Formats: sequence, structure tokens, C-alpha cells
Amino acid sequence: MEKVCILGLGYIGLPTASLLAAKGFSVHGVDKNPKVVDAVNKSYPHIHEPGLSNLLESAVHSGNLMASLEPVHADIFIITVPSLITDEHLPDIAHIKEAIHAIAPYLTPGCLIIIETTVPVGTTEKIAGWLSQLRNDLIIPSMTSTVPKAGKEKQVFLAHCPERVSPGRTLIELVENSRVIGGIDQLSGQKAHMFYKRFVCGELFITNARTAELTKLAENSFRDVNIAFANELSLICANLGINVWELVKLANSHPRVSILDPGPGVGGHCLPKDSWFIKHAAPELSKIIHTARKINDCIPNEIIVQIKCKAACFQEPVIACLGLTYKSNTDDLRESPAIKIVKQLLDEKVGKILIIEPHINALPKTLAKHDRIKLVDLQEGLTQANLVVLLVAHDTFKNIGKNILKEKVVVDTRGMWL
Ligand code: SAJ
Repeated sequence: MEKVCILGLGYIGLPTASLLAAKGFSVHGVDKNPKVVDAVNKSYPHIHEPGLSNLLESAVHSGNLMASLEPVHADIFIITVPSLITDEHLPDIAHIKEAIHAIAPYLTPGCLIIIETTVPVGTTEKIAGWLSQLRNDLIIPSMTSTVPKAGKEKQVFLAHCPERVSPGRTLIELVENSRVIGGIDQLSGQKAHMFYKRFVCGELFITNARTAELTKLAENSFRDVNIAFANELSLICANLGINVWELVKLANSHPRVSILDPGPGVGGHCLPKDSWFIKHAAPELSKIIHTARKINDCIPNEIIVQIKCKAACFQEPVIACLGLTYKSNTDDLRESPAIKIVKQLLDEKVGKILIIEPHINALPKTLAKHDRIKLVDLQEGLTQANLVVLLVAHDTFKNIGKNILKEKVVVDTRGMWL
């Protein structure tokens, strides 16, 4: 049975660990948070993902999955710790460096190291450099030179295989999506291909590490740019008195047009960050990508202006904010534009705020410290509010009766009720 050691048991690492254990690999999960380690060993998923609870339970009970604070010797190491950006929008790969330092003592000749985290271009080569320094008894391949025959038995393999899953569909997409495999050298690409072939039914494309790094960044920037286009259209439409949702629907009836949905901004752990990685790598050349990012970043402020304008109609505005997560039908609050909007309304003391978010049990700390905010259920929120703001298109909000909304002033940032 092949041994896999996965570092970072979060939104990607935990579902991947559970899936691999279910496929018969012996999986050792590593996380630096003892609460996460404890939860995994008790087969309690600390994140919400459809199907994960059952899969984790059977993985742990089968004995194929266990977690600890430290890595172990393994045939395959998978890095799924987060990459970040600083407040100045510079790439921060400190967690990856830490993970590489953590696994270094456990590497043995022939093992395969896979980086699934989205990273700036050149990171895999940087990792090869760190590994060469940490383990000069091993041969770490590079993109520019081939491993000499004499060194083959001391060689380890290294590849960047960026995850591509959409939270909420992780377990399906881990198996069904095609993947791009970027070997630091040809043999590393082939080794990684053999591994993914065992549980992925989507197509597997082998390339080099740099191309794989930029491919992943390009995918997310493509989406960011296209959402920015939709968001810019919504600003233009508002200015010209045109309903943007009708406009998008009509334009999309053209066979070669597919405009995405405008919204209250772009959130999640990936899209707001990845365009900055490209901008940082090629500052003078990433003009559209950078402009799009700036447009998406300013959208929450535009929504706040709209809400304040409507709230000004009331002496005592009571604002029901529907949805707080970064996108629909998830409990994921990371980089949520809805949170930014609500926080600003609280800071500016715009009315009393009622939050309706069926996917959470308590408000995040940044909001809970204010006294003019309350987490309520849908019925209470709709009864008490005079202004209703739809921030996230959760399915549960679809069926709110038109007769109820007719009695309220409404800001629908997702075009759900129009
Ligand atoms: N959004 C809009 N309008 C749209 C689509 C999305 O405003 O038409 C907003 C969402 O509300 C959300 C944000 O964009 O705030 C991001 O949502 P998303 O569904 O576009 O993307 P993520 O962040 O959940 O997942 C993305 C995916 N990348 C692509 O679709 C190219 C996923 O496949 C990646 O694996 C993931 O980033 C990642 O981990 O990088």
C-alpha cells in the first residue's frame, strides 16, 4: 500500500486525504493546528463540504487515514497549505516554505513531492532550490539540467499540480476535473501522472512546472476579468437606467457571448489573490488583469452607496442582509464581499442590521462585536426589516414571496428576484 503524506488539512487537503484513503492509499494528514488534527482523528470534518462527513468517517474507521502535527516517511508528499498575499498585494509563500522544511527530513530517494497550492510563477524551482540545500544527500531535479545517470538512485521527484475544484463540489471535481501536471523535469511529470491516474477520471495534461503555475493563475484571472466585465456593465447600466440582468440575459442569447453574473464583489480564498500573483510577475504587462482586479475590489463600495441611498428613505432603517458567505450555498466566509459591506454599514452606523445566513450558527468576530447587528432567521428578518439587501444567492432565498418583497425597499445585488 502506497503511503501519502498530506500537509495542510483545509478545504483541499482534507477532502483529498479522505478521498485517497477511500481509494486504498495509506494517508497521513498533517496540520499545525492541533484542533484540526484532533477533529480529523475523531472523524469530525472541521469544514463543510457535501459528502465529506461520510467519506472522512469511513476513511478514519478503515485505518487508512490518520492525522498528526508532524510528517512521516512517505512515498508521496502533497502540499496543500495556503499561499497568501500581503497587505501590499505581494505574494507570501511562507506556509509553503515551512511545509517544505517540515517534510525535508522525511524524504527518501524515489519519493514524489507534489505542490497543489496555487503559487507564483517560479515557486516550484524555488522549492527545488530549498530542497537541494536542506538535503544535499539527495538529487533534486531542476528545470534546466538533467539528472546524471549516477545520481538516479538518489533522486526525488517534484511537480506542481494545482487543484482546480470549486468549493461545494470538491469531492466530485477532485475526481472528474481534468488536471494540469507540471513536472520540474520530465520524469517528475510522468511520476505525478501515474499517481493522479489512479483516482482522477478527467484528462491529465503533462507540462513543465512554470507553465502549470501560470496556467492555474490564468484560469482564475480569466474568471476575475470576466466577472469584472459583468460588474463594470452593472455600473454602466445603473448610470444609464438599464436593468443589467435583462441586458446580460439578452446579450447571452448571442451564440458567442457568455457574460458572467454581476454581484457585490469577488470573494473566496483564490480569485481576489491570484491576479496579484500575475501582476507581481509581470507588472507592466498585466494591464487588463490589474484593472479588472481593481474594479472587482471597488464593487462592495458601490453597493454600500446604493444601500445608504435607499436607507436614507427611512428614519430608522432596519436592514435585512440576506447572505454573508463568499458565494451561494456554502458556509465559507473567506474574503466575503458581503462581510465587507456589512462591516462598513456598521462602522458608518447605517441603521440596524439583521443578518440572515442559514449556513452559519454565529456571526464572525469582526461583526459580532457591534451592538446593532443580530443573526436572525429568514422570517424574523423579513418581518422586522424595511430594507432588504440580497448579498448571496442561496437557494433558500429563491422562494421568498414577491408579495413580501413588494412591501419592502429592496437591493438585489445578485439579480435573483428581478
Ligand atoms: N462571482 C460573481 N459572478 C460570477 C461568478 C462568481 O460575482 O458570475 C463571484 C462569487 O460570488 C464569489 C467569487 O466570484 O464571490 C468567486 O467564486 P467562483 O465560483 O468564481 O470561484 P471560487 O473562488 O469558488 O473557485 C475558483 C475556481 N476557479 C475557476 O472557476 C477558474 C475553482 O475552479 C478553483 O479551484 C478555485 O478558484 C481555486 O481554489 O483556485
